[in-house]
Formats: sequence, structure tokens, C-alpha cells
Amino acid sequence: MPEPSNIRLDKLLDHPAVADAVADVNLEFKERIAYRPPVCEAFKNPITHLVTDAQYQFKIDKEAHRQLSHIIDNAVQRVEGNDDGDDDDVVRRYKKARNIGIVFSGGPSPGGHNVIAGIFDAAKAANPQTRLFGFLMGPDGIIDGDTVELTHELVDRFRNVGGFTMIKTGRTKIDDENKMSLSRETCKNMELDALVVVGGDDSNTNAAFLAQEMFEDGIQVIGVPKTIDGDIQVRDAGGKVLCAMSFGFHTAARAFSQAIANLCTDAGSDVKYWHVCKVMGRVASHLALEVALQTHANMTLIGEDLADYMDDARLEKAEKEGVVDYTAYGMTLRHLSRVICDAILDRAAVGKNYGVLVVPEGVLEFINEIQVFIIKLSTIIGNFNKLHDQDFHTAFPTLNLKLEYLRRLVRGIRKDVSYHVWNARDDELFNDIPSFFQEGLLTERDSHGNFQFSQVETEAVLLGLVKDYLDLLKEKGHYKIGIQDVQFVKTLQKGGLDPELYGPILFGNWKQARFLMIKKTIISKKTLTSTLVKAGFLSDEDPIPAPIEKIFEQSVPKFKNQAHFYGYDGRGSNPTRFDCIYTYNLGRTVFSLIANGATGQMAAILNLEQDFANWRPIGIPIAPLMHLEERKGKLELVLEKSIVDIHSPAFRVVKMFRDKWLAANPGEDHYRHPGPIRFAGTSEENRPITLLLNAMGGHLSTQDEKVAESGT
Ligand code: FBP
Repeated sequence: MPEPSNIRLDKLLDHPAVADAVADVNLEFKERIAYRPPVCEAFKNPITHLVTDAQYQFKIDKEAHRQLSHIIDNAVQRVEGNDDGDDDDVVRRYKKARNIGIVFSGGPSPGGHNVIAGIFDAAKAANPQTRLFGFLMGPDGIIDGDTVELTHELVDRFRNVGGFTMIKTGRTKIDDENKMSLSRETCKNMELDALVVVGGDDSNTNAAFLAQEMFEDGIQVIGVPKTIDGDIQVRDAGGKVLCAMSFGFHTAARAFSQAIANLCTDAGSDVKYWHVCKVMGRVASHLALEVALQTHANMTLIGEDLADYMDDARLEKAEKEGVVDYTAYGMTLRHLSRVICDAILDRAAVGKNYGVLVVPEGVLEFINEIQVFIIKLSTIIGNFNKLHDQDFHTAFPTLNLKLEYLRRLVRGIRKDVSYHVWNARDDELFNDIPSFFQEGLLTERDSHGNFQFSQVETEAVLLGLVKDYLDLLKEKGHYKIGIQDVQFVKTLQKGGLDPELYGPILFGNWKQARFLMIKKTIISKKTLTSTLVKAGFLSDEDPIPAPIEKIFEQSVPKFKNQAHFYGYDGRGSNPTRFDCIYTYNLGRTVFSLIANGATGQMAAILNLEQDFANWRPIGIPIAPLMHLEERKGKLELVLEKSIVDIHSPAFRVVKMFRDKWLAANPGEDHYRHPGPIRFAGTSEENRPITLLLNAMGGHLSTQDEKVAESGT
């Protein structure tokens, strides 16, 4: 290469090394798109067939029976391979030329492109005349008939690549007759044989209704369990696992964990910050739980655990008084902030005025008083929209106007259907919370009626309360940084003072611990002076000896914090090898379900926690999984979200390690470094830790758990 100073700009730009350096794709990316994931045993055969597996049973909701009559009797189907020589009709049906439409629905989740690649490869292998179409911008693409044909060239550009960039996504719900009939028209006009909905719980709910709607048109609808939140986990009525994990969860958790582990390193290096990390997961805390296992951060809140909290002291008091105290069940925001403060105090006492706290995005959903607000406000907004045929947020664009509307409900000026939902006490409590949080709680629901937790600064709400309480604890002399005994001795000796004389005067635990705590009564230089005067070491006019002043200053904590949000970044990450293989095989499963005539089924893979050789593709019936849930103030039939089971092995393990990872002792922190998502190499962890742990043992009942924990 010529000397840099001699090269002209046009020559520089023409140079192959420069072209390589500024190219949109690098070597890693090229390796990625060239990778071909292995396929499950069944897909190594020329064709597949479906076998009904009657061992799985479901408890069916009456409403699901009524609304989804065409697909309610579906059963679990195993995908099995066979050669194509047997039955001509079966082979003909399997290999017929089809038109297949695919839509991404909801938030992006790493691996989606491989679902498309899996369907594409299987479909083209069965019949090269089969055509695949991607609906653009999510369900809106179906409603508006906006599509792109998925060609070899297009699919190849996105193999093993993150995001949903190939055809984009959207959150529109096909939830009224008009949208449903427009969607049906599009599918019919395109002469689709099948529609594939890659989405979360709400989108798979949509898939079931579309399957019902288009059943008589002969258009099959297949769902795919997508969401980084990990909240599509399916079991049958007897608890047998059918879908252990939605795709994308592993990648997002690994991306968050890598970033948070780096923060742990930074926190343990400059020892002055508490990092508060909110991680995505709109309701369930699965991602936070996985991050805890991956990073061993000092403290991780699990929403489901907080909801289960019982205040024993209150319960005891109520029992004595012969009353029921409902406030003793579940944790309040105030109580939660105190639990966090206790952890901060305990670490500070051993000289660690820093740490990493992981907060699940949806934690507030599990706090009693907030949940009540969310339900009440959703009902009010839903009622308003229905009654006035006008959007609440358009009618009341500012926070003040919204608050004024609520106030009028209390005063009975607005005799809307909602006026009994919001009372003076609600209004009073609501006016007590900071305006940014009020705004968050009044934020627009998404198209599925879900509360949008990612729009609320949960971490700021908690931090506000934590800071207030820490100030109080500081004033009372409870929040102090412990001083290492050797450091105290060294500082005093260097300044010519006798540590043996000053130690008992200054510290409440002199000679009792490695970390010395300045007495609670000494909270300022003034109180320090008076303590020394009282002990006869100083007269009122004398200055505090410099070494003592230095030690005192070191013991005074400043609570410095940094707030972080891990969500969109991890969601956009390139998939882990696990997610690449999982999603590619989900795609192959989808095609097997289509080619064998299934509809209203969700593709899944059994035994994800085991060696790849044991992975088994199946179809899960969606309709029998549905139940009634409150949405936008009314009951709707939806697919149940799976939240963290506090009796599961994964949660119980995390609970047992809480004290160790908090490391409120003079020893080392126990941070763990999972490392970045690597595509090549063999050292990469190949599946989620929660998946492995939950597959290891039974889920304990509360009683069993008490016995296990007490060791009796
Ligand atoms: P899905 O349920 O659609 O997969 O999306 C989940 C999620 O990633 C949540 O973790 C997060 O709360 C939400 O999307 C954010 O939504 P948006 O992309 O609309 O801001």
C-alpha cells in the first residue's frame, strides 16, 4: 500500500483494502449468511406426515368452543418423516404447488428470517413451483394486500440474520369484522393455500381467529411462537411441556447479559455507581431471570416473586385482631424500595457502595396498587372509546386534560359508565405520584389493549423512592460505608494518632468485624466533634484531627446511580446459533404442517433442552389453549401468557443464590461473564440456562419448597 500521505482521495476510495473496510458486510456477516443449520431427523426424509399424539389433553374454555368451532377439536400432531414411495395421494398433496403467505406480527425477535428460510427451503424442495409471499409491515400488509415475493436471492440475504428487516413487522390486530374480511379478501385474491403468522401470544390468538374465519375457504393458518419475552411456554392440562421457549428469547437474554456483565465489571472497578438495568419483558420476568443466571448481578427483581410476597408481621397482627388484612398480600412500591435500600445498605456496610440491580420491565404489573391503577385506567379508556366512538388520547391530548377528565368522573360531573370505577381515593392516590409516572400509566394501550411498559420509566419510579428513603436512612445514621479495620489503623498511625484510643469512640463494632461502622449518632462533622469533645479528645474550639476527618468522610455515602434500558438493542441482535437452528427447524415444521393439511396449529419443537438429535417437531392446537382475559375493559378470548413460575427449578435456584450474588460481605463479588454472542467457535453456551434448569426437575409446591429450604 502506498504511503498514506501520498495517496489521492479518489485513489484511496478505489483501493480494494478501503472498499473492504467500508463495505456494508464484514467477514462474520458473510459467514453467517452462508451457514446452513442442521435439520431434525424427520426432515431428512423426502416427505413428512403427521401423527396425532393423544397423550396430550387440554381443558377447553366454553367460549373457545363457541368461537373457534372449526379448530377446537385439533390435537397435538407429531411430524414424522417417511419416504415418498407409499401413497400417491399423500405424496401428491405434499408436493403440490402452493401459494404461501408469511407475516411477522409484534416486536422483532432474533431468528424470524430463519423461520422464513426454513419454510422456503422445505417448500421449494417439495415443489419448485410453490410461491412464497411476505406481507409487508405486519398484519397491515394482509389488510392492505401489500406483499413481496420471497425469492432465493432475497431469502439468502437474510439467513441467520437478526431483526425482521426483510418484510418488517407491525402491531395491528385483525380484531374487527372489517379488518377480518379485508384480510380474507387479500388471501383469497392471492389464491393463498396457507398463511403463516409469526408472532407472540396475541398474534397467535389472531392466527386462531384467522384459521376459523378462512376454514371454509380452505386457507390454512399456522402460527409460530415468537417473542423475546419468553412468555409463550405451552404445557398440556397434565403439565407436559409442548413448547418450552419462544424463539428469540435466548438471543435477547444473551445480548442483555453481555452488556450487563460489562457493567458489573465497570461497577466493580470504579466502585462508585449503582447501575439500575431495566430489561425488556412486557409482563413476565423470564428475561430478568435468565439475566440473573447469566450475570450473577447483585440483585434481580422478579415480578412474579414480588406478587407472591406476604407481610408476616401484618398477617400475624390481623390474625390476633381477628380481621383480614388484604394489604398484607403482595408487595407495595414503598416496601419494594425498602427492600432495595436494605441491599444497598448491606453492601455499603462492607465498603461496597456500588452494585448492579436488574429490574424487569413489567415489574410494576406485579405491584398491587399499580395493577389496580392499570386495570381501572384501561377500563376507563376502553369505556370512553366505545361510548364516544372517539379515541380517549385524541380527545384528551395532554396530561392535564386527562387528569381533569378523571377528576370530573369523581365529582360525578361525567356520568359515563366509568364514573363508579374511579373514586376520590383513587384520584387522591393518583395525584400523589410523579407526573411522568402518571403520564406513563395513562399512556396509549397497544392495538391488543396491552399496557405499554416499555414507555414507562419504571427504573426512575423506583429510583425516586429509593433515593428518598436512603436520604432518610442517612439522616438517621443507618446508611454508612464500612471502613476496613486495617485502613483505619494505617490512616491513624500515619497521622500520629492511636487507633486503640479512637476506635471505640468512633465505631459501634470496634474489634468485632473487619468493616467498622461509624456510630449511628455521628451523622455530621458537628456530631463528630461533639462525640470527640465528650470523650475528652478535643475541646470545642479544636479542629477535628485530619486522619479522623478523612475516615469520617470516607464513611459518608453518596448514592450515585446510572439507569439503563436493555430492550430494543438486544431484540435487534443477530441470533445465537441456538436460535438459528431452532427457527430454521420451526420453519421446516411449518411447511410439514401445511403440506399435511393442518390449520389452527402452532409449530413447535420438543426437547429443546436436549441434544439436537432428540429435537422433535410438532404442531400444537392453538384453540384449546385459549381462555378469557380482560382487554381494554372487556373479556376477550386470548392465548394465555406464561409468567415465571416461582416454584420452578430456575426461580428456586436463583432464590437460593440471592445472598451469594448480593455479596454483602467482605469477600469478592461473584459476577459471571457469559461473553458476546459468538457465531463461530465451540465455547458458546448453546441454550438458555432457565431452559436447562426447568427441564431438570419437578416444580415444587409451596409446602415442598419450605421443607426443602429448611433442610428438614
Ligand atoms: P412481542 O410480545 O410482540 O414479541 O413484543 C415484546 C416486546 O419486545 C416487549 O418486551 C416490549 O415491552 C415490547 O415489545 C415493546 O413494544 P414496542 O416495540 O411496540 O415498543
